[in-house]
Amino acid sequence: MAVDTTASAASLRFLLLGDIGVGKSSFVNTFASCLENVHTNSPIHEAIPTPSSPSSNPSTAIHLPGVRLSTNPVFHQDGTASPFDDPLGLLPPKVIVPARDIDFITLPGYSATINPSTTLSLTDDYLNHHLHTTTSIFSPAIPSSQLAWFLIAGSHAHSLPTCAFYFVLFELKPIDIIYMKMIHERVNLIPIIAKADTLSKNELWVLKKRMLRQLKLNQIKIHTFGMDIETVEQMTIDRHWGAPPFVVSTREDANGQLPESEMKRLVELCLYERVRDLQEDSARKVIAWR
Ligand SMILES: Nc1nc2c(ncn2[C@@H]2O[C@H](COP(=O)(O)OP(=O)(O)OP(=O)(O)O)[C@@H](O)[C@H]2O)c(=O)[nH]1
Ligand SMILES: [Mg+2]
Repeated sequence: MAVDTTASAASLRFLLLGDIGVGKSSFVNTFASCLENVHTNSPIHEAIPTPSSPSSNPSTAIHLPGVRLSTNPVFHQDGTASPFDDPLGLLPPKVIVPARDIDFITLPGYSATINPSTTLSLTDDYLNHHLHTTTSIFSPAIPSSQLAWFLIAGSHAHSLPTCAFYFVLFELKPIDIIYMKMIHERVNLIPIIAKADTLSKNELWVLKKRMLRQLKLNQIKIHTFGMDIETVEQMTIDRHWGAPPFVVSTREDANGQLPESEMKRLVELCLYERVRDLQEDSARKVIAWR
């Protein structure tokens, strides 16, 4: 089904990057199952023009598959409000999370073609397309502070990706380093350790620690939801869940739980607690890029 993927009333756009078969589609399903307020879950596709073609010619556009989760607003459920404030119960309930469209757009896995650089250049074009489209609305002379304000306060009016979930299976490969290095200054990069149920708890902590070291060594900046990188490193040393790279499993155990998975925490951070951090980090990237 073709759904308009231009920015809607309140929207978040998550990119799914990495290799083929790492669990991207399963991730979206599990992400959706962590939410109680989804009212539709529909396939979508996003078309962006190939860099050499005008956007008016759809035959030369690149089509990317995706999923849109449309959610209902979440209301304040705290029953502590004084009955004297609203004795007849006439005040509308307070919305704490607005209704949203949450789009997941999948870029092809880099092993999908004989030459992985085809995938990398597609992602490169995708990011540049959104940065160009967003910045072209403004005069080049607009002060950075005003641009940042628009990008954050008016985040529904543009279609910049909120962040990119980058899936890694077992180990960061040289191609992952190249891929991440290519994108980290243009999109909020959130590394995901996929299929966590296939590793022991100890192996997961070793991998988390090693991955952070490799990212640092290669000067790859990840989005940390407002934490400084030293805090993230310390959390990993202390074996405290809740910081990137996020360990994710989409396989439930016999009790219907996600074993050794930071999925629920990731959903809380991305949708409720730290949306503003994602938007601010995005705005910083646009300003640095233009
Ligand atoms: N053990 C385990 N298997 C998983 C997990 N997530 C996905 N899989 C399996 O991995 C395979 C690929 O999963 P998908 O979700 O289709 O992966 P994908 O990245 O969307 O694959 P492509 O779209 O083909 O690139 C399927 O057989 C899934 O059942 C997981 O958390 N643990
Ligand atoms: Mg898939």
